[in-house]
Amino acid sequence: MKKLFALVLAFALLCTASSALALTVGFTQVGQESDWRTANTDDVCSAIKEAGWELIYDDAQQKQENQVKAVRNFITQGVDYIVFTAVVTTGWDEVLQEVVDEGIPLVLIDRFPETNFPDDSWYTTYFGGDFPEEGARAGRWILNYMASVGHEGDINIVRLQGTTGADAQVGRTKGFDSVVAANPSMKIIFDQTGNFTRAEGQAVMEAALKAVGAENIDVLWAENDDMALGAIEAIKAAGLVPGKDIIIVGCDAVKAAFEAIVAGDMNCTVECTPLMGDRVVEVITGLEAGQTFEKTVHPVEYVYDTNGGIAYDDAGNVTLKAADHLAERLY
Ligand code: GYE
Repeated sequence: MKKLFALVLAFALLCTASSALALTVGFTQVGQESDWRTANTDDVCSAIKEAGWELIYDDAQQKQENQVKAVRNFITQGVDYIVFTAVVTTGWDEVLQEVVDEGIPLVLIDRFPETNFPDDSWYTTYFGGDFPEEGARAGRWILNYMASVGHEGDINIVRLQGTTGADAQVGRTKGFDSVVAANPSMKIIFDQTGNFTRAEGQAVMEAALKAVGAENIDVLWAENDDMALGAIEAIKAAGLVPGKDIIIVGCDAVKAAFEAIVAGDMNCTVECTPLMGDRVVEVITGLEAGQTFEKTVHPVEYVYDTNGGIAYDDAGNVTLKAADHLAERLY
């Protein structure tokens, strides 16, 4: 009898434990534009699955209306959590209000949506890069590097921006502009979006070389590595040596950028980590246990270049050497 009771108890406990874990998580991803995005998708999706939860994944293919549809589908399907990154910052109030009305907790990652809610109770927590700081780091690296090689006079910069209106584009542009504003020798002589893709990075760089003349460009600052890598192709095709004739600075710190730095084609990449899966699982697990989280958490990130040792912030931090970190970079 005792044995039977113990067995029933064990079974009941098992059921409660597994039902507490039987969660359904909807994840609306913005698209597949870059190496960063692929790594982010893989990392978040596999973490959710490894936690034993059901994942409903949607790729919005860069379209806000697709993301809105995906969120509404998640609501209809009665998901327990929604993991959300906003393709562009504005235009989310209506659909996010619907999520709030359903009482579905929103876990925000990567690109933050701007909303008009009266307070911040509409989302649980946000985890993503400090985009203005990333842009500012690129600006400071350029200043310090150009000084270290004895460059005199103006620093003429071509900028390739990310997808217009995306948090990562808005923030990186703002942060970089703040460094330019404080340093009149920095001149942005060509400034256009390349939509965070290699193909557009290449095409827009071709246009820039024609428009301003290759000999007038000192630095390319691309708001992600994919655009920098595309631009490198355009620079080579124009008969120039990327990394020497034009200094190349990207953002994300993906493996392909480390390889380009090691090959001498690229000079610097500002890190923005796509690895957010562990944080998503930590947050959902914690919320299930009644925990609350800080509203905003930024991952710790570095700046990588050819030799290391170039200053990139006001706290006296210096760059790391890309070659030392190539082997450990998985994406
Ligand atoms: O830098 C870029 C991607 O939102 C931080 O989006 C992300 C950016 C990333 O396409 O490569």
